[in-house]
Amino acid sequence: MKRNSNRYEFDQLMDLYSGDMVRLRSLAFAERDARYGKTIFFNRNFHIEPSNVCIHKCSFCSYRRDSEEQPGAWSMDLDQIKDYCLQKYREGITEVHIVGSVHPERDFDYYRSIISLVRELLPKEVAIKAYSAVEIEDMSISSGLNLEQVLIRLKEAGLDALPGGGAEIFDSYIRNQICPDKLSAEHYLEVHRTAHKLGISSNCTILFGHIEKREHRIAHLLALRELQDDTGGFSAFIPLKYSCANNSLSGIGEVSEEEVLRTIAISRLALDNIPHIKAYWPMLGKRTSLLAMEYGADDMDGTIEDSTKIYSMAGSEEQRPVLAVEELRELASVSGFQIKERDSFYRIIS
Ligand code: V47
Repeated sequence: MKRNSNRYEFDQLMDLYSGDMVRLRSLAFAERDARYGKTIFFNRNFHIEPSNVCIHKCSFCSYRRDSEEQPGAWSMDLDQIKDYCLQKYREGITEVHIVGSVHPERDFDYYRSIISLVRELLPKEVAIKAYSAVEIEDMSISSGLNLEQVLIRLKEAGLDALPGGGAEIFDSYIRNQICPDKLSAEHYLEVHRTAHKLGISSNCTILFGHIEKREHRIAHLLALRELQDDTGGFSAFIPLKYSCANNSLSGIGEVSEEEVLRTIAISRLALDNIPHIKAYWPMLGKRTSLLAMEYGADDMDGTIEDSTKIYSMAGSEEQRPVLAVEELRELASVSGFQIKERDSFYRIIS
């Protein structure tokens, strides 16, 4: 695992964050260039979102509904998930990303059955990346099993990796304002620590650009760096820009593209031990994601066929996220980059 010989600490990161943009860009670019040269990674995946009915009431969320009866709510049973999965699966896909909500009436067996079902339906080369730390903690509470027992059972059913959702912002004061009833920062980190101990790799995220400040973001990054020093289990970090449509924080608007690029660069500099920084294009849009490659990011995520609603419902630029490989190759080559397809574990697919 790559580590800077001279690590950036809190005050240095604060200075760089607000300092000269050209300097910040070149420091972050040098880090990504040393690791990956002119490569941009992408993968082919699709999303299954079993439901958006959720017990949690996060103020930034445009996606959740209180109950099945509310307009815009959906919930899939296992037969519907099977049909959906077969409809979305295409030859060449290497990952299925499953994430949804904490449904008030679904139990651990249901979530485990989804994994077993998908494992049976799809070829073994397709990795199953499923359930955020929030969902894992809820499975533990509702089943009475501890985190390790939950994760072992999911792994036995076919789970390969955890996505990074649910981190939001670790600072407890801010966290209490935007997602007061969700798992704490300590529990988020504990879920990932346990997964890593069991050989399940994971991603991690931050939700930025709402009511938090730069110092909260840096403290968040340093907490992730500390865990990664212990476990080495994180593959990628994904800075998620808050999108403001249709949620109760809407009035605050969104941060500028410059702030997004600065945040990506700071992430690359702070997280010297996390291999990949993902500029998640369904949320950032193609243009900003490509620009982010100049600021330290190296991965754009998947070619998804209109199958994730978290961002489109929050008003992101990509209302129908479809990015064909040829389009991506062309966009990348204009800025001198070369795309390489990877699987969920960043092995190159030739
Ligand atoms: O935890 C919710 C975020 C996350 C909004 O691991 C919002 O590869 C912006 O974690 N504006 C879930 N963000 C999605 C997620 C993710 C996405 C892509 C790849 C991976 C990966 C993980 O979405 C939530 C929350 O932080 N989110 N609402 C919003 N209005």
